[in-house]
Parts: sequence; C-alpha cells; structure tokens
Amino acid sequence: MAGIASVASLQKSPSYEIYGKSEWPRDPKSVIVLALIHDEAEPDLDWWDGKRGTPGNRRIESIANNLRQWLKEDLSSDAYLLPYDVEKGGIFLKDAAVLAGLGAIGMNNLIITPEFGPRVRLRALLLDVDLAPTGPIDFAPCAGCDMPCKWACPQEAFKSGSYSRTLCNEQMKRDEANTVIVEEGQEKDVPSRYIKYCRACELACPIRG
Ligand code: B12
Repeated sequence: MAGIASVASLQKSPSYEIYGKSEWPRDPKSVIVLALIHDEAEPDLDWWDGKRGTPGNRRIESIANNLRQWLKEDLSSDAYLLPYDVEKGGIFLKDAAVLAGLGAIGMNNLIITPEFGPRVRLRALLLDVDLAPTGPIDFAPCAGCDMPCKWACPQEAFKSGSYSRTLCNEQMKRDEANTVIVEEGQEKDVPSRYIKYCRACELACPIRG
C-alpha cells in the first residue's frame, strides 16, 4: 500500500511534538509512505539478521528504490529514500502513515490498517514536490474491542491502561538474548544468526480486513 502526507503536517504530528523538528536534505514537501504486508504465514520476513535488517525490510526498500527510479524517469522528480532509524535521519513512520491515510494508531501503539490490521511494515520517501495528501482517514479500529493485544503481551506492557515502551523494550532485550544461531555450513547468503522480535500484540489484533 502507499499514501502521501505533507511534510508540514508531519512536522506537527505527536512524535515531532515530543522530539522536535528534523533536518532533511533539500526542502522536502511531501512524504510517500509505503506499507508492505507481513502476514503471520511468512514470519521470516520479520526476522532481524544483524546489519542486514530483515528480509521484509529489504523487500520494501527495493520497492521504494523502484518507485524512486520511476519518479525520476517519468516525472523528473528526485525522491529521497529515508533511512529506517530516526537517529540516522529517518522519520516517525507511524505518524507519517496515519497522515497518509494508511490507517490509525491502535491501542497496541501500532498502525492498524483496514486491510491487514497491524501486520504491515513501513518505509518512506521524501519528495520536493507538493502532492495532495491521501489522509488521514476516518477509522477507529479499537472502538468496542476487548483488546486481545493487551492480554497477549508477555510483559504486560498495557497494564497501566496504555502501552509502556519500557516494558516492551524488556521483551525486545529478551528476544535479543535468544538470538538464533544458524548452524554452520549454510549457503553464503544466508545469515548466520537472527532475532525473532516479539509480535504478540500485533498478531493478536482481530482486524484482518
Ligand atoms: C524505536 C522503535 C521501537 C522501540 C520502541 C517502540 C516505541 N513505541 O517507541 C521498540 C524496540 C520497543 C520497538 C518495538 C516494536 N516495534 Co518498533 N519501531 C521503532 C522505530 C524505529 C521508531 C519508533 C519511535 O521511536 N517512535 C517514537 C515514540 C515516542 O512514539 P510511539 O511510542 O511510537 O508513539 C507515537 C505514535 O503512536 C504517535 N501517535 C499516537 N496517536 C497518534 C495520532 C495521530 C493522528 C498521529 C499522526 C500520530 C499518533 O504519537 C505517539 C507519541 O509520539 C519505528 C520505525 C520508525 N522509523 O518510525 C519502528 C516501528 C514503529 N516498529 C515496528 C514494529 C513492528 C515493532 C514491534 C512489533 C517489533 C517487531 N517485531 O518489529 C514492537 C511493537 C511495539 C509497539 N507495540 O509499539 C513497526 C510498526 C509497524 C506498525 N504496524 O505499526 C515500525 C514502524 C517499523 C517498521 N518495520 O515498519 N520499536
């Protein structure tokens, strides 16, 4: 899926209110947000293999690069693929995705899309052209839900009533301690280790489109 948000609206979104404005090369006007489905039937898309990220991230990055190429060739527009990490110049992708109309932030603190629930991963391109925003949309996925996400969390990260980043982070550290070492003798391109980060609150979400 893809959507468009304006950089001006992104700079005013909740995460930027907390962290302040970002500096980007050139003078970007629009953000194209891409979402790639990460179905639970393909869990390996989401396994981290050190510096190389995840197979799903590499797939969405390749889609973004193809789009960038097309924008350049067909529209003479220079799009800029943003890094994943905010500290490295990336954007707050969930905020951007909400503003681009891809979904809404759920009680599990993930973007929930009408089509695939929270089972998507995001990347974004910046453009120095003003494009009409495609969102936000009128969508309230958690209204009336009994929150299976809350009960699924192994760290009870929702026990205060809302998502706790600190408790979630504890689980991420545990997942890192449980890094899977792949046996030697594998093909050259297969990673030798990977981390299976928790997806409990994501996979418990009943929104499936
Ligand atoms: C740092 C990080 C983490 C940290 C901290 C999580 C956190 N909540 O901050 C840790 C390591 C714990 C983590 C865990 C996970 N993460 Co993470 N993480 C990130 C990263 C790199 C930055 C997020 C960040 O720092 N946000 C800033 C903090 C302050 O904000 P926040 O807690 O997210 O809450 C903000 C939003 O909810 C927003 N918001 C709330 N309401 C509204 C309403 C509107 C209208 C708007 C515009 C915004 C908005 O404002 C809040 C306050 O700033 C992003 C990638 C990126 N570049 O954005 C991925 C990302 C958010 N993570 C992702 C995922 C999938 C996960 C995990 C499921 C682990 C996994 N298997 O990958 C868990 C689930 C955690 C959870 N339930 O939120 C996905 C989310 C996809 C989705 N469907 O939403 C992202 C987008 C990366 C990706 N590959 O696409 N993550």
